[in-house]
Amino acid sequence: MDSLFADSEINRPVREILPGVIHYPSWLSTEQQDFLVKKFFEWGSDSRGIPPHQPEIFGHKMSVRLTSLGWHWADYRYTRQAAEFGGASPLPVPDWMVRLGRAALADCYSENHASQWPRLGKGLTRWANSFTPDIALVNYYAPTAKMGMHQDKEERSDMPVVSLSIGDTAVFRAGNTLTKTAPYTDLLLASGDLLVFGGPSRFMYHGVPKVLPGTAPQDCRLDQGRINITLRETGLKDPQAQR
Ligand SMILES: O=C(O)CCC(=O)C(=O)O
Repeated sequence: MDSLFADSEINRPVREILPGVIHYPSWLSTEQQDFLVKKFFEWGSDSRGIPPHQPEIFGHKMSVRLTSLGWHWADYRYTRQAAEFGGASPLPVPDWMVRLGRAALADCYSENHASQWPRLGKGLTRWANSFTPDIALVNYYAPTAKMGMHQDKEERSDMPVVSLSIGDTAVFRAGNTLTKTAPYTDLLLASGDLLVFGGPSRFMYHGVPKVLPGTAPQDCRLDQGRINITLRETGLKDPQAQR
């Protein structure tokens, strides 16, 4: 680096990618990333929770390894217990994570910031104070892992999705709400980046076609691959499976 500021930081302003989709680069501090990596390993090795696993969809194993807090995700639905893991329940969503989710929305959707986003749907700013995520999906991408285009529509709430990335940079594909195909916008999610999608884009198709191995910052505690944590409100009260 031949200047005080890396080009990558200068060229990565906070942007509204699509209506209601805000990309906030380097939102997490290095300390916060370290903390989340530590928690990631704790969650993954805690015998009381859901072990990291590769869910099957339509008979195919996903390449991503998933664990979750709050609810278990399988077969496109949420349950409080995981039948395939002997009825184990996910660990609870900690309070600090709810605060983190609210801080993320406050930084992306509050009145102060929302005025910068001409395409942000009306009324989204109220969400910053009331967001109470009851599920965190914790994905680990090995260097070759990817995630196909899909909609997050198992939730019964129109609250935004808050997404945090740590480790290697990934190509994130933001699509449209109607089809899995183009038009879509590709953006790079680097370690520490926040992405929020809500309002008109809450149900957009999206995916991760690629992780860029070896791109994590040198001081990142994750040796390789990428962690992605999405915080959501399920809107589900019933402890039984929902569809
Ligand atoms: O890894 C990402 O950035 C996206 C994750 C995702 O789409 C999901 O968990 O539904």
